[in-house]
Amino acid sequence: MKAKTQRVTSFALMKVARFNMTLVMYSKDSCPFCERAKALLTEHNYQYVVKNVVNPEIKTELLKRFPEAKTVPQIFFEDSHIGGYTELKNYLEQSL
Ligand SMILES: N[C@@H](CCC(=O)N[C@@H](CS)C(=O)NCC(=O)O)C(=O)O
Repeated sequence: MKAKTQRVTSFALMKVARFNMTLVMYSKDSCPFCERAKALLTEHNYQYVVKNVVNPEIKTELLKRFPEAKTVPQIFFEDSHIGGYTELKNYLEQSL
């Protein structure tokens, strides 16, 4: 519960400062959920950097940050793991 609260708080802060903060999205080609997440972030005016897990170094980086990762996208705001598309959508809706 604590982790969730921290994530929501971070996300709310991110919303306030959306114009000068950048998210990181671990993604891969031909990924409908990644495309949906990108569209959602663009719609809400968030900047993001895409890291493609087809690169083994990027995949290792993701698994270090979030060993449970089984799917992409995986989205981070600084040290906070937001989650995939579904979690991103939920947090954006909660913090409206
Ligand atoms: N619930 C996840 C679903 C993500 C998902 O299923 N992503 C697909 C790609 S679009 C995936 O990574 N599947 C496993 C794989 O390709 O190895 C979310 O909302 O992000």
